[in-house]
Amino acid sequence: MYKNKKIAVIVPTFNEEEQILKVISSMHPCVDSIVIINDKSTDKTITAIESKMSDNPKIILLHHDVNQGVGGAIATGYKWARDHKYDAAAVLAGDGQMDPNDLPTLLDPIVNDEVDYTKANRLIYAGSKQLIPSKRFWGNAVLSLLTKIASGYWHISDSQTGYTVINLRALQLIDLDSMYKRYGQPNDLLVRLNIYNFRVRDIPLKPVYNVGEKSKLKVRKVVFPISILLVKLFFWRIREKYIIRDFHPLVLFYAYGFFSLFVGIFMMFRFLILWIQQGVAPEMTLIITLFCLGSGMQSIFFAMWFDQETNKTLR
Ligand SMILES: Nc1nc2c(ncn2[C@@H]2O[C@H](COP(=O)(O)OP(=O)(O)OP(=O)(O)O)[C@@H](O)[C@H]2O)c(=O)[nH]1
Ligand SMILES: [Mg+2]
Repeated sequence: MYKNKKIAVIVPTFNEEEQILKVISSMHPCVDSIVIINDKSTDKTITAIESKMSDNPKIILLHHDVNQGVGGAIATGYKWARDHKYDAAAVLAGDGQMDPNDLPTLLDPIVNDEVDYTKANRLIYAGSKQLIPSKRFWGNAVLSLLTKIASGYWHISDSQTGYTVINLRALQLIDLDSMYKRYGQPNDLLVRLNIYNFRVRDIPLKPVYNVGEKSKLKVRKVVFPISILLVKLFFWRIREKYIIRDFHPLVLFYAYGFFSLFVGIFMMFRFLILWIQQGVAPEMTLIITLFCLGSGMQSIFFAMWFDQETNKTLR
């Protein structure tokens, strides 16, 4: 228990035979259940966990029949915590990169009912640029920027952190079955939380690397699919939040902005092609290009501003 609240820790685990025992033995004492989701590991992870289960009744081991990815493993843990009515569920990966001593800092705003979801933010921790491998830092920075636009949580960054805490009310409302199953899960969850107007807070935490973990994440391979996911999630959120559940004219600003930008880009190419082919191009084409690009961008910026204003209390 932590401040009279029942706490579950979800540990997504795939081939972590070397790290998992360290994660279990260093777990914060306030945790009531350690829910480990074995995502069809092919090494000795299961044997390692089972060797500790008789001494540690807090351990709950769940198995996937097929590998689902880190997001799928988190969804399984969340469903368990929701069905067993835990007040809060933290995610703490099985690779040992999350310091269990940081857990109370993430739990406090949840148990005090200040917010519904807290997450570590390693990017705003002093000196983070030296501590995080450069490719990961920049990949994360780009995805964090896109996640601001897609999720409406303009005040958060380090969208890729896996160290989070969520409360029971959010677990009960979010459709966990349709949550993204792989590395884009934290981004997907943020968009879902925003649709329901849940409050989200970043807590600066020290990044942990080189503790014996073997990352399976390839930055080049995940940035593109997560970016595509974020574009889809953006349009889904705007439709759900500002057309279906409520209405806000920022939808019209976004719609006009994208349309105008599209026409502007088309006219810009037409102008350039005519210029190159004939040495001259109609002035009217240039005027339309500049008007469409200028007013399109301005309209998008206004829509972003309205979105930020609408969500600014959710922190
Ligand atoms: N890669 C991967 N990890 C999984 C899977 N299922 C569960 N996990 C667990 O998810 C956690 C995160 O995996 P990592 O690949 O280290 O990714 P990360 O920690 O977000 O990224 P890094 O900063 O590169 O370490 C680990 O605890 C894995 O054991 C899966 O299918 N693939
Ligand atoms: Mg890792």
